[in-house]
Amino acid sequence: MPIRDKHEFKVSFLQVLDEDGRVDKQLEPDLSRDQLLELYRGMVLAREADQRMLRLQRQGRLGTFSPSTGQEAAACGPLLALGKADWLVPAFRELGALLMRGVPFNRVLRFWGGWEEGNVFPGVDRTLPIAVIVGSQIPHAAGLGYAVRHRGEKDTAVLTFFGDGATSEGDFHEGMNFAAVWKAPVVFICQNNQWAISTPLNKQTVSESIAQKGLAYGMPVLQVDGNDALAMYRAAKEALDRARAGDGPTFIEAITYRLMMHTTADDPSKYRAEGEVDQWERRDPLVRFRKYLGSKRLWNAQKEEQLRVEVKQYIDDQVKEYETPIDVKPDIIFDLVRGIAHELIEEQRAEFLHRLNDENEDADA
Ligand SMILES: Cc1ncc(C[n+]2csc(CCOP(=O)(O)OP(=O)(O)O)c2C)c(N)n1
Ligand SMILES: [Mg+2]
Repeated sequence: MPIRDKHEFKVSFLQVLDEDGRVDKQLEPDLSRDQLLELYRGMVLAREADQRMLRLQRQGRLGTFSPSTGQEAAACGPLLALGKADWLVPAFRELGALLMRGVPFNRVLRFWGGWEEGNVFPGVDRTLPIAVIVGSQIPHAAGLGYAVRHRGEKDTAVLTFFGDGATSEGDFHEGMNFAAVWKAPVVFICQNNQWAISTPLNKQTVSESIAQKGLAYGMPVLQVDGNDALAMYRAAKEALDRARAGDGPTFIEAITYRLMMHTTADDPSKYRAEGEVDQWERRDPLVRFRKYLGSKRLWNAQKEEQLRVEVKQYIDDQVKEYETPIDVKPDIIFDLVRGIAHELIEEQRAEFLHRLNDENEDADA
């Protein structure tokens, strides 16, 4: 009995803007001038905010954080396709996604400054807080997708982000499998930035791609140039539309690169070659998108200057707000973990406050 071929799988790759900003007319998404400018502003704001955070951290005004410079297209492109009724479930390297969602920058600063208040996003619904525990948000996204379907919420999808390293966690496989089996409306975006702290991709997995891992769970997959904001928008839009139409989850692998350190607590020159970074600097997502806007006559040096001034003013105001003392509510975590009151949590709160009081008395003595 001959052995027959049973299945054939393939992984496609999407790029809309090449590295010089030239667009593939067939694949160019139909976006208005305002949408294109909103996307560019999101990426510029993310870059400038990231660089400000680095300076604040170096001056001792902010705790450790995970810079996102170089990854703006992967985070911002999909946000342009995300609606208010959709859920956003971030990891920890999507500053641009949070800012485009409307999360005030001062809240992100509070998070990395060590304030529990940084987990609350006033005026922004359906947006989960930053998740530092690698991969932990993936089952949350699958569960939210399940809930959306269970409640019969039609035009709602869930968008979640994670890194290449997260795909080695059990949470990734469990979340992907559940979402596929439940036909949950979830779009999974892996930001493959080539590194998980000091672990390079070839030590993370021997798969030819990360995208193909989605095939094992029976969902459509696409590999995308993650430094191409138009390709990221297009891929996410199609996947979100499919999810909202009841056709289940999609897995997108965004090929991108972390241009700075993993967090402000490490020195990447200890584990990677400068030449590698230079190569990726030439693929800067902002430069590519700016060239595209220029070729459409939507952008020039004067508009760039105006935008930079406006963004700087916003960042200055937000930093000021972050550094304005607020009432410290040390027991806020008991309000936020469950969201609604519970007598066991109130018991724990009372115990916590009691101990805190004792400690304060000891310190005074
Ligand atoms: C469960 C868990 N294990 C280990 C860590 C420490 N840690 C933080 S980020 C990280 C690497 C994550 O790499 P990747 O998923 O590729 O995301 P990236 O940092 O590149 O954005 C590790 C191991 C953690 N936060 N959580
Ligand atoms: Mg990574």
